[in-house]
Amino acid sequence: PHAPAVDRAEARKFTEDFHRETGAAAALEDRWQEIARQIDTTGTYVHTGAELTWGARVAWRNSARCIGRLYWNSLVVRDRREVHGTDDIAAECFQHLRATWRGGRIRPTITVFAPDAPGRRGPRIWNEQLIRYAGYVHPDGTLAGDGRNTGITTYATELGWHGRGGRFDVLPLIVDSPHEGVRWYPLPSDAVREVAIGHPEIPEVADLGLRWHAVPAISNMRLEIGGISYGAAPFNGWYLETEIGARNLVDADRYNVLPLLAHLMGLDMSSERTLWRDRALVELNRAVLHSFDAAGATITDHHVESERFLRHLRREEDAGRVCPADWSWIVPPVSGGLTPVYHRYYDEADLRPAFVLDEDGAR
Ligand code: HEM
Ligand code: NRG
Repeated sequence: PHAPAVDRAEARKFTEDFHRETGAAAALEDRWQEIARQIDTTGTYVHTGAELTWGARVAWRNSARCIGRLYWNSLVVRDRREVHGTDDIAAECFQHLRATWRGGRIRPTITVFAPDAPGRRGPRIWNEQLIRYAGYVHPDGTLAGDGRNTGITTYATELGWHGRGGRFDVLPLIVDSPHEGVRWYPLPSDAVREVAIGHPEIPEVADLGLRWHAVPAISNMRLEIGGISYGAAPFNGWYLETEIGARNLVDADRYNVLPLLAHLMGLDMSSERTLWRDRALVELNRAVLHSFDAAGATITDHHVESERFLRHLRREEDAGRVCPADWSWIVPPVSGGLTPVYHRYYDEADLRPAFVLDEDGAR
């Protein structure tokens, strides 16, 4: 499917916002003439490097589900709009992962590939994140690995990938370009930093063999800027410990480790009223923080990140802007009421530029 022509009103609105916020108001009408002419002749237009960078940063600023937005204005933007082949796209994704790592001092980064255009769609990445663990459903119905990723694991297998059937097998990157179609690429090991999970006081926790990848890099969201749609624009920051310690390793349909951990801690699991799940959950989150710290990999905790988010809200207010936020995503999944983000309401505006999730992107 080809993209429709760019919506002129969206393009105009973005161009006005860009020039106003970046202090370039005087240049607005000249630039608009150029954009309008490009839209008239080609159905689309080409962002300048400065527009792309600002657009990607503001898409982050507008992400209502993200608690980590304090540093939106320092997002590193890798402009790779000229890269079209699937081999090169995969190589750039791996380079992105190496570049963001910086020996553990992770730097929020986005790589932007070619946008959709009338007559030619841009590339897509079918993985939800650049790094994800396979999930296998065995014939007897039992699960190995990450239950969230069984669909993409089946798809990768259909494409010819052979998973080892383990709990933490890194899936190949699946790239789709208009010329070459769908191709898959194993991740080079130097692009995948992982942290083995151990506990500061309970040595047996290491025996559970748990690990997680250090960099969360979402790769299935579309970046929409000024009416232009970038279908492949993987981005990352760093983890909040609860993402791993309260969801990825804990959800019953994912790694479901709380019963194992509680058993190992010797907790009384005879009734829910003993709060054995809650006690194990806190220790697992401590283990995640401890392990990332020991590995020198950036990670935040929900107390610090909540404070930072409120600082971000105040800054946005001071700048005269609305900061949209979705309470149900912002409040951390452990000790919600202990964090200040719990005790208030938020604006829910749907602002552009934005990261959006495609229905058809789900595999
Ligand atoms: C969602 C934290 C950086 C865009 C989230 C969530 C957390 C989070 C905890 C909710 C995830 C969930 O519940 O599954 C952080 C932290 C960052 C960071 C600690 C450190 C710098 C970024 C960056 C971008 C971004 C760099 C984009 C440039 C988003 C978006 C969502 C999100 C679009 C919603 C994802 C969805 O709808 O599934 N973030 N984030 N975040 N974040 Fe951030
Ligand atoms: N919960 C997901 C990641 C979602 C985005 N979180 C971030 N994003 N921290 C998980 O893998 O657990 N980021 O760009 O840093």
